[in-house]
Amino acid sequence: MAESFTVPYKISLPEGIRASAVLRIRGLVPHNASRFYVNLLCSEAQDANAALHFNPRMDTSEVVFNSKKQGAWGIEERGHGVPFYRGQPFEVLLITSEDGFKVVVGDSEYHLFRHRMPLASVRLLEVGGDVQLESVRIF
Ligand code: 9QG
Repeated sequence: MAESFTVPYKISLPEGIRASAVLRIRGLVPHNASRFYVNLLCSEAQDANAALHFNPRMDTSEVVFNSKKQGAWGIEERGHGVPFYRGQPFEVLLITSEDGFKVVVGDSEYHLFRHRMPLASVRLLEVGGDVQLESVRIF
């Protein structure tokens, strides 16, 4: 039976994610989408720390990156441009390295979010918000 990628989508990463892993997220931005997010969280708890919060915002035409520690958001980073379009499919690769998460959107490198907490602390991948998820794969 085909795996279903209902939103909010969560997948536990009990072994964490290794440096050089590639997380591939394919989906479609709904016509009336406001914003969606991809989180790499450090536990399944409601107020878990976030090693990465990746937040395309169609409503304000920006893509925000951040971390969250003990319930407090860190300093926001913003990518250049918004390579997501309402009604259009997308593919995002999160390529992990010792330095950070390299975010590739489509065929273009988009942003490097440098690690703010150990990569080894990641335990959950979560995708939520206004997004139609086609697939999530970890290579
Ligand atoms: O707005 O910005 C990222 O810095 C906050 C948003 C918040 C994050 C954060 O409200 O939204 O994007 O968990 C949340 O509330 C997410 C979905 C200053």
